[in-house]
Amino acid sequence: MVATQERTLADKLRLDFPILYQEINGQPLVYLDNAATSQKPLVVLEALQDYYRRDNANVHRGVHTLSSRATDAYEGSRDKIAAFVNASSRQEIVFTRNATEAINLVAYAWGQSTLQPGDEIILSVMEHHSNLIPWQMVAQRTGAVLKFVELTDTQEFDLDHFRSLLSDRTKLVSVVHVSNTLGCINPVEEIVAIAHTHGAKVLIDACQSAPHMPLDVQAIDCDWLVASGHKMCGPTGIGFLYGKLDLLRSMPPFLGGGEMIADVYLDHATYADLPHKFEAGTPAIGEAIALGAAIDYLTGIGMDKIHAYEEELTAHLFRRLAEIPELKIFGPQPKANGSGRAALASFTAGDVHPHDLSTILDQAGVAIRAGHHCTQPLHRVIQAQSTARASLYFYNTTQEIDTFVAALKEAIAFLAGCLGSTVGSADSVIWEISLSRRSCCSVWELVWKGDRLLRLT
Ligand code: C6P
Repeated sequence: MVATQERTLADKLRLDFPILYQEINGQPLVYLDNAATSQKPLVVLEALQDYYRRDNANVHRGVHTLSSRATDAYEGSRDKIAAFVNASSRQEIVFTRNATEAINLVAYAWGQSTLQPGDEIILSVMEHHSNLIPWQMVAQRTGAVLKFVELTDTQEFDLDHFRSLLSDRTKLVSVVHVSNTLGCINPVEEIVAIAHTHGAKVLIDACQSAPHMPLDVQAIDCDWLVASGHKMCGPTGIGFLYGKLDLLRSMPPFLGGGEMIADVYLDHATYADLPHKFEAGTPAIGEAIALGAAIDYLTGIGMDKIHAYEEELTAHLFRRLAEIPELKIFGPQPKANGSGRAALASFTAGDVHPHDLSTILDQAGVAIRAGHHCTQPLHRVIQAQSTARASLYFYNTTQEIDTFVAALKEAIAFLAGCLGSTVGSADSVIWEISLSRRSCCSVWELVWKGDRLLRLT
């Protein structure tokens, strides 16, 4: 038999992720919550530990050996990120705590100093709260106006509607590359080209694309791009902002303090050159270094290989989910080969509450996310209070998808049986849920009415 790409990629790489080799509730862990955060390979765990065991010192401050080792590794990590996104200069990469902080940096440093009353900011209805709230706050402070691109019939970014929103008042377009809920892959190169013809700047939220596909900021031609390290095999507490050099130079600092200064007097100061102007205070040194190790790891595998393998997983996931008629899956359908959307599926199953699904799947060792995934306005648009979401990464296998789908079928049958049908006494149902499924969080939302068990919402 010819080995498939899945065998050679996921099977080989899974050994790098010790966390995956454990049992949850007596079942092997199937981790399908990668859009929330990815697992970390040994090389990343070791890089973090090595830094604290061997090199721990503050950066840019000391001339002693430990400090220069820490500084070299920290700045080396910046070089790796610059190469990873194909920035034209290492000065274009600013370390932040996460993507959320990177967007806030742009909103405060650029937005607040640039936007005037009546200026327009275009976002889309599918934005994560992190790419919405900072702009709401800036709009409230400056008098700028927010406009929103709607969805097409296939629940993708509506380019025609986008075109219709642009005017000479548009100063900023800030959109997500890959939706964490719909899984659609937005045409960012086209979006940027169109926005630039109107003189607008463009920020790309690459949280859900940077871990999964090759990124080239020069090809996209975006003005800023943000990502979080913890979704791409790196630790929490570290992310980055890419910005075009001249633009970053023109922006005032975000936070003030040590590290970001050139000369300080009692009544004023001059600021450090890029990127340090935007890195006030002692940074997350170990985390930045470990993110560098994650980038080495991903680059070593090849982002094109990761993307291709995830397309295979997507095709398998959607084929298997199609066996469950109760499911409503949001976002576009993948093509037959799995291309055209990200390796995640957000769905509802009739009246079954996503939290119940997630709780019961956890009993089968399967980790998925349930809720609004920080896209509440989008959930209103798609008319779902919350969704369940399975999100994959390159260390997942088709066998894990099969385990998930089997557990999902069982969970739906079980919960649909509880809800709105004659199932004996309320006590026995609740007793059965709590006995067989440990603590079902939403048991308390269930209420017995006559011979039917209903949900209290
Ligand atoms: N989405 C999810 O489960 P931070 O918290 O800064 O690392 O990432 C914020 C963020 C921004 N944009 C997109 C598209 C995202 O998906 C996220 C994080 C997680 O979907 C947590 S809500």
